[in-house]
Amino acid sequence: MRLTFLMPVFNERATVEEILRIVEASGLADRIIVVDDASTDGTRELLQEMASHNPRMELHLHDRNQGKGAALRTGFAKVETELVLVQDADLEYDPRDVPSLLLPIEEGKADVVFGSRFLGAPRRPTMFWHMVANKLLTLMTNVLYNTILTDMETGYKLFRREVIQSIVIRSNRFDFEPEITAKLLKKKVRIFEVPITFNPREYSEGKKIGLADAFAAVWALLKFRFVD
Ligand SMILES: Nc1nc2c(ncn2[C@@H]2O[C@H](COP(=O)(O)OP(=O)(O)O)[C@@H](O)[C@H]2O)c(=O)[nH]1
Ligand SMILES: [Mg+2]
Repeated sequence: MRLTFLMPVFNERATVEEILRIVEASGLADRIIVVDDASTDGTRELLQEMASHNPRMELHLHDRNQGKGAALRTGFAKVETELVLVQDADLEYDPRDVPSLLLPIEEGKADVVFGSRFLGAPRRPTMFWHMVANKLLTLMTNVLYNTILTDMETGYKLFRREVIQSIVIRSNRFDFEPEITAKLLKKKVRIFEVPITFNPREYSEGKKIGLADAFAAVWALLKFRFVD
């Protein structure tokens, strides 16, 4: 099955070249769609240079910063392969895990696969409160939507193209994760979770998600359960 890697990027000069090199070297990407969300640190120029001599890479440029969800919306609309995987531009998620993400779809058991950072794979132990927030948001998801996910907020999400293109996504920022999870669960789409390794970066290394995003996620989980 053909696979597109979709990479939302905002000010990631320190890592974007390396992660794109790793994705290329994996040999798993039939296409790489990169959406630059008005980076101002030289990332954009770097991406333009890389795209100019890589026919597999397609670059879309937002002219003002809109957030990860907005960048993903731009990207999902362009996907033509059967499968699409969100690949962040930092080095937190490792393309070596992609074959195990693909397996449940190849075996016909799932239409969406989440890579879970909490299912026992190797990881760098850091940022206690971040872990607590992730676990609380996942617990809230499980209570509201009657499921047993271990990692709702994971960035490593793999979709069959028809599934993601049939869902309207309104979130512009990091509330993409609760919105898509809520809508998949409400539609009873078949989700599988597989363990993935995780190498988290800290704020000093460019992490952008923060406490306000955790509250936005709580609101999104309630809104999509009871209102939307
Ligand atoms: N398009 C876009 N991507 C963003 C924005 N903020 C963060 N990202 C990207 O989203 C991914 C995850 O960001 P990060 O701060 O590491 O958050 P976390 O991994 O979810 O904790 C990275 O690839 C970022 O470059 C934004 O405003 N717009
Ligand atoms: Mg990250």
